[in-house]
Amino acid sequence: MELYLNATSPYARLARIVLLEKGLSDAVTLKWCDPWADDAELLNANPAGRIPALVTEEGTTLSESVLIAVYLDSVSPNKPMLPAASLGDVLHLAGSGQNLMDAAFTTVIARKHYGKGIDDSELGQRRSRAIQRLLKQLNSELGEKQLASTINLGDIAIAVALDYLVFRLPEVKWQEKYPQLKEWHAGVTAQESFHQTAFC
Ligand SMILES: N[C@@H](CCC(=O)N[C@@H](CS)C(=O)NCC(=O)O)C(=O)O
Repeated sequence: MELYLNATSPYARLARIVLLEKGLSDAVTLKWCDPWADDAELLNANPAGRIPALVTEEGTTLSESVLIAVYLDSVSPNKPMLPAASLGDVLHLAGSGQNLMDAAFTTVIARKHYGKGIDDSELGQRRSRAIQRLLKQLNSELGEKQLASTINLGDIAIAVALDYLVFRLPEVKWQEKYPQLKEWHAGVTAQESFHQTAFC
């Protein structure tokens, strides 16, 4: 299999962490690319030009990080990313993590293309409020939760989104406002898979 990715995409990092957690590193070649530079190989694999994109053994391209995660989860039975017994909860958290990533990533891209003043636009303000509401919700849902011995897709999506905020929008300072969420995040990101995929 081949995984198209870069080192700064939260979506690509989610897919890569799942890959590592599932013990599939040797089965997947990492194809480093710049999705913003119309990389020819990426466009051939995924006409949308977006990462992550996974090309399976059969030559089928999968896009969308969560769909890639679902596929990788099915390839190996070890460490289920979507445990059946808590599927609703895990998908709820995975969705919240994706929503947080979307609001943060769109803020970053809007600033890159239109300048920081775009934050004051109606859509910029909506994104900012969404980030604040999601952080509040995640803190109340996870702040007092004991971390399970194995991590799942929900944990990964949220921890990656929180890391992305620190990486690209440090002014949000969620760790200062939510020390319990900070503790939860530290537990998840202590995993080797997070160290190996740190944003850079
Ligand atoms: N919903 C998608 C988002 C993927 C995405 O937006 N990837 C960005 C990089 S972080 C990208 O490739 N952007 C290039 C473009 O939009 O042209 C997912 O979960 O995989």
